Amino acid sequence: MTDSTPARPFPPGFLWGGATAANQIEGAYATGGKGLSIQDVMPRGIAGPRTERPTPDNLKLEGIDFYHRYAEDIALLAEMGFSVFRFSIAWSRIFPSGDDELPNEEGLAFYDRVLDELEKHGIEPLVTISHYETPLALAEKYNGWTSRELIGFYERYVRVLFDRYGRRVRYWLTFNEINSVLHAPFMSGAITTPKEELSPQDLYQAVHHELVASALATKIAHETAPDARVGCMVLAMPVYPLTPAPADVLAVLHADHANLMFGDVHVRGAYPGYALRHFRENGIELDITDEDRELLKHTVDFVSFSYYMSICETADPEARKAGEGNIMGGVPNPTLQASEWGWQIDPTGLRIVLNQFWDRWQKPLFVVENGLGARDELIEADGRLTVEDDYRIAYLNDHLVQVGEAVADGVEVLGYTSWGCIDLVSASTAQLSKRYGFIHVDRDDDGTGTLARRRKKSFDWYAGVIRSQGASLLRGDDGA
Ligand code: BGP
Repeated sequence: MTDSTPARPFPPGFLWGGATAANQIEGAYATGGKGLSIQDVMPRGIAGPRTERPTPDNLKLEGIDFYHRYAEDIALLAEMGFSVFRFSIAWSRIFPSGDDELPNEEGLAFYDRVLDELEKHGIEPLVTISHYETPLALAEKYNGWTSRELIGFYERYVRVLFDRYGRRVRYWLTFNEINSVLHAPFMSGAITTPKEELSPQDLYQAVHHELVASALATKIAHETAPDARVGCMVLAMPVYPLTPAPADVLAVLHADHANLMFGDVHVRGAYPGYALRHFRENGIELDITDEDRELLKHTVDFVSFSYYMSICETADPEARKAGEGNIMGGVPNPTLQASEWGWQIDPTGLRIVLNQFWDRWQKPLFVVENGLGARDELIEADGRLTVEDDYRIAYLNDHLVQVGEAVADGVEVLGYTSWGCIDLVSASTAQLSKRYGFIHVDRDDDGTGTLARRRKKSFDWYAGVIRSQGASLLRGDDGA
């Protein structure tokens, strides 16, 4: 980031804000009639062990206590000038066991209060229906999305949501990072079969059930809440060839296809040929009914995605070893720097992915997650405690500049919600020390802390970006 020409202007009506998920902020895991979710038994995040029942070392059980502090928190977001706030509804607050006949009124009333607060401040809600927090009972009784029955339970849940909030919420996302089920079957798909034992057949059947459920939600929204706009949500990760060898470029194509399939089905309403070939050649015979095929034709209004990093791909098995252990596969890009958690920082990748998705689907796009997880240090400045998070400001500045570039390329972008606008518990590692927020929350990895909220330096910076509609962003000299 250097002080030079101002960034390109963002279109009028562009939505500026931040994003969260219920299981990472709410806490109150057993309050108000809430049932257990899969997160309540994942004290160490994706890679860690699952426990039988919630254990006290699970930071998500208390989160950042948004359940009780939502009004204070939303007021802080409003102070930054947010025009949109992304949050998820905890499925197990509404249907504690997932397969209950009737919803839990206390859970529904909580989100009424959150929406009241957002309305008070003129902030548009952006609601994720299912964000890695499937009711635990659906995992234990049905093996999650491997079971077709989940479609019916999800349908019951979304009908209740559209009925209750359909007039108040315009933007809906059906499943958070739906393609992540390929890599994190328990967290993403509530599938209890260990990943190593899960057959491609069962995995892709689960994918199919989710895709049908997503299309069904879109259909129901369009019928019952005519102003609602429904989007899919994918984990976006541009893939670059490690070398110019055609075999590496082909490896990129295959890696891309594995993820693009999810958007292709959501936008085009049917499985693409390359996916059918993959199924055919890997002995995957999906149970797809005629009704499923009809449902898939209910395509999304927009495509949303998270973007944190890019990766490289190669056909060379030796070079591939460097990527072992990387949850999304791929190998590190030797030209990029990484965050402390190994996520390679690549602002240009955001422009690339925005263009790729726009060229492919011609649907409005929404960047609903992006940000830098970093350790922060509270310091005293001007008589108050704060964090001088210039590293975060630089990361977000550079990525937003690239969103502006994509807009100038002609890409239709609805808005941008930075991930973890208020510090929260990490999804992959379940730490609080991996912080993303403009607002610091006084809580440590050992669970101590007062939960006090404090504005970081990036708080004022982001407020300035929003106030100026992006004109205050600084462009680099790299010809971005
Ligand atoms: C995405 C998830 C979020 C979020 C984010 C950052 O994959 O949708 O829930 O947590 O990544 O990841 P982490 O929390 O692991 O740093």
